[in-house]
Amino acid sequence: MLAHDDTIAAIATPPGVGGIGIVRVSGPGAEEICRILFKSAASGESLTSHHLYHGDIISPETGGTIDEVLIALMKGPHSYTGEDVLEIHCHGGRLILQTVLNEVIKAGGRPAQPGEFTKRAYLNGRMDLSQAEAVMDMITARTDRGRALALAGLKGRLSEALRPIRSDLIDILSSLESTIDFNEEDISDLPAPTTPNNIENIITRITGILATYQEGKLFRDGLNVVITGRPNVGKSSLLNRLLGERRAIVTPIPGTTRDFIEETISIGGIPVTLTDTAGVRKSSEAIEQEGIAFVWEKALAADMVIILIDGSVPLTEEDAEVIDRNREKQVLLAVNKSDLPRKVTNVQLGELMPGVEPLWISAKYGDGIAELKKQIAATAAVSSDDTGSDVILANLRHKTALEKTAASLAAAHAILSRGNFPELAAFDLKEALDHLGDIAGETTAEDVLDRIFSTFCVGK
Ligand SMILES: Nc1nc2c(ncn2[C@@H]2O[C@H](COP(=O)(O)OP(=O)(O)OP(=O)(O)O)[C@@H](O)[C@H]2O)c(=O)[nH]1
Ligand SMILES: [Mg+2]
Repeated sequence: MLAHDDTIAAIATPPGVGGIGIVRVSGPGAEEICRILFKSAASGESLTSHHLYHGDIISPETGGTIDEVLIALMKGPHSYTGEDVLEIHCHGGRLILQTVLNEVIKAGGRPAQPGEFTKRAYLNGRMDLSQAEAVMDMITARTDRGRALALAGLKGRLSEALRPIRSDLIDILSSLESTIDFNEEDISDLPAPTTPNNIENIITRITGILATYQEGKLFRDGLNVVITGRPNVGKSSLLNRLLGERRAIVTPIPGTTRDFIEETISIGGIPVTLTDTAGVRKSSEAIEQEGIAFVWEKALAADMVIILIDGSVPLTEEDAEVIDRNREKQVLLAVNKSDLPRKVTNVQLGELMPGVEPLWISAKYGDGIAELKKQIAATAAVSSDDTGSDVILANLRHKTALEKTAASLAAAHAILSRGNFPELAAFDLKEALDHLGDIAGETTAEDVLDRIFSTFCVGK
C-alpha cells in the first residue's frame, strides 16, 4: 500500500445551492482536522469510526460557529480511499462550504485535484483502474441502461471476466518457459506443451468481449442525431414531439429556426442527443446563411441524420440537395405531415434515395413517432446477436488494451504455428499480459493515470 503523507480536501457536492453540501477530507490528517474544527453537540463524546455525529464547525481563530453539521469519520483502511476520511455534511450554500473548506485547509489539508480521492482509492488497492473509471461513468450516466452498465464496471465485472483469461495466459506462459529451460539444459526434442490452440481459444474469448464494444459505447456515450431538411417541413415540430415538450419555436413561416437546438432524450436506453437545425435553402439573409452553414457541419459530425421531407407538397430541389449532401451518412428518411393529402410518393423518394425506406410521420399529431424512435435505436445498434459475452465493453481505453492483447497473442500464435520458438512466443505472451494488465491498472504508466483522473470532478 502506497501511503500518502498529505491530506486532501474538497467540496464534494456540485456548485450551487442545495439542501446539504459535503466537504470531504482524506489522509493522515483527517482525524486531527476533525478534532480541531468539530465540536460535538453532546459534550465529551469521543468519536467512533463510521458513526454520524451532530455538532458545530468552529473557527479556531474566532471561536465562532461557522455551521451546524453532521460529520462522519471513517478510519482507513475501510473507507473510500483506504485512508482516514472525514465527511462534513453542511448546509448546502456555496459560502458555507467554501468557508468550511478554508478552515479544513488552515487546519492541515490541501485542495484536492480532480479525481484525487478515487486515484487514492485505486493506488491503495480499494478498486482497480477499470472500477475507478466506472465511478465517473456512474456519475455521468444519462440513461438507466448507461447507469446499469457503469454499475457493472463499478462492481468489477470486467475485471472478473478478464481474470480467467489472465490466469490461462499465465499458465501457457509458464509451460512455455519450462520448455525454454529444458532446451537450455539441452534436452532436445521436447514437445512444446503449449499448443497454438490454447492461444487461439483465448483470442476467441477476447474477440467475444471486443464485439460488445459498439453496444457498450452506444449506451455509455450515446448517439448524436441531427434533424435536417428544407424550411417549414416540421423539423422543430419533430424535435418537440420527440422531446415531449415545446422546446423549439414552431411557426408556419419558413426560416423560423436560425440557430441549432440540442436536447437529449433516452431511446431504448440510448442517450440520444437530438439537434434541430435551420431549414436549408438559398437565402440572401446573413443570419440565416450562417445558420445553414452550420447545418452541414452538424450533419457531417452526426452519428445519424434524420432527413425530413414535407409530404404535403411536391418535392423541391432543396429536398434533393439535403439528400445529396448526406449520401455518406447513416440516414433515416422521414416524410412529415402524413395527416395531410400526400403530394410525394415513395417511388419518387426511392429514385432520390435508393434503398432507403421512407417512414411517414406526423410531427403535429404523433403518427409514426414510436416507429421512428424504434428505427433510430435499431439503426444505431449493431447486430444484437448474442456475442456470448456476459460483460459489455464501453470504454475506449479498455477496448484498445484488449485489441493490443489480442494482437500480441496472434503474434505468439503465429510463431508457435511456424515451429518451436518458445522464447519468441514467450516474449509476445508477456506483452499480451502487460496489455491485459493495463485494464485493471496493474501496468499503467503514471501519465496515463493522470489523464484518466483529470477527467473526474473535484471531490470524487
Ligand atoms: N399538418 C401538419 N402540419 C405540421 C406538421 N409538422 C409541422 N407542421 C406545421 O408546419 C409548420 C412548420 O413547422 P416547423 O416545425 O416550424 O418547421 P421547421 O422545419 O422547423 O421550419 P424552419 O425552422 O423554418 O426550418 C408549422 O406551421 C407546423 O405546425 C404535421 O405533421 N402536420
Ligand atoms: Mg424550425
